[in-house]
Amino acid sequence: MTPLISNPYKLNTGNNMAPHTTKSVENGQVGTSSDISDSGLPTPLSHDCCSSPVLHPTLAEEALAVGLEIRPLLGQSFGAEVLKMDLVNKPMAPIVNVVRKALLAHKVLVFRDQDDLTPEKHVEFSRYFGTLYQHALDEARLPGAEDIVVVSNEVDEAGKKKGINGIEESQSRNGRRHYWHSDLSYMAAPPMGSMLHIKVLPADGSGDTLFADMVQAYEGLPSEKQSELLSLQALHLFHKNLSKEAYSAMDASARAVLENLPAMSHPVVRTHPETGRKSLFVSEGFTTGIEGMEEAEGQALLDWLFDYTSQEKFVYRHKWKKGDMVFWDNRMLLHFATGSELPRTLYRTTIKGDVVF
Ligand SMILES: O=C(O)CCC(=O)C(=O)O
Ligand SMILES: [Fe+2]
Repeated sequence: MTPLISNPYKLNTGNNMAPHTTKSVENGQVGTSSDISDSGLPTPLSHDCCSSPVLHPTLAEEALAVGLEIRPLLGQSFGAEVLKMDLVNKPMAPIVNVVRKALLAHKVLVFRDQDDLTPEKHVEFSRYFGTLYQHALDEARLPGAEDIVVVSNEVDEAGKKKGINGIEESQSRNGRRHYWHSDLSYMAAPPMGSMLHIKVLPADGSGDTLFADMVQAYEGLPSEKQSELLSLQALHLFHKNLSKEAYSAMDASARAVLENLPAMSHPVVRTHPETGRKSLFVSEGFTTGIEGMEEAEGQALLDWLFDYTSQEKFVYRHKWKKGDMVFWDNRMLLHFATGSELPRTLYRTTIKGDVVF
């Protein structure tokens, strides 16, 4: 069988079509972004947990200077709309730095009205922010644009699945298809961000994607709890939620994909390489245990963290509109697909980040 999970990836190390600003550092060393610090980091937003974000005046001006309008999402503690963007026709180089700063300030950016965005332009824009991870499974990749992951519940005329849509219920450890996660957190250098473009919007308006702010979650903890978590490492496993039966039933090549992705250890509290802010970095999607803790004790702590981090006060629910392209920071947010019974298709790029520290 084929594991239909949005998971096994390889890095596309092909030539980038555009420069990227993050210095991705290999061999276990931590990288920083030169570009942002040269031009000054956006001042961290000073807001209490869950108040509305404000747009830093300098960033607003910089956006206007490159013809963009950035509008914090109303009534939300994070997230912003980016208006007047044209990802097909606007020259990208001048706007990339503004978009990067806006991402750091707002965590998730919603580019409206990108109906004409082609897979090629989607990939081109993504590459300004880093190299891209490619899906290891042929059926997850868009033919002709291999850097795109097709997130879809649709089938073609021949009955073949058009893409991947979470984990198959029949293969899932507990029958659930979707879980809170940070994309590819089981990699040594997980993605800094992902860009998701809606192609087929469910007719009934279902299929929201939820985002939860792990910076606010960490900052909202009492200092004793923060100190306790700061010393811990957690294990992340690609096939955590695949049932044992489904794992055993896999053919050798599919199992080899999973075996190439052993459990990865990351700090429970990570530091953002560009803002320096701390956030929680565990998820029900991929985190299997706490290093050095008995299984039951580690699980109890994780269960507590999964409940704590998914509280509504940390969550922004994105209701997709036709033409939306959403760019989020995987280093600060978890996300969750609510799914749909109706046809729904999105294209995603997944941008490599730094080794977690
Ligand atoms: O389908 C969705 O809403 C989100 C899917 C997802 O987790 C992803 O594309 O990374
Ligand atoms: Fe995801």
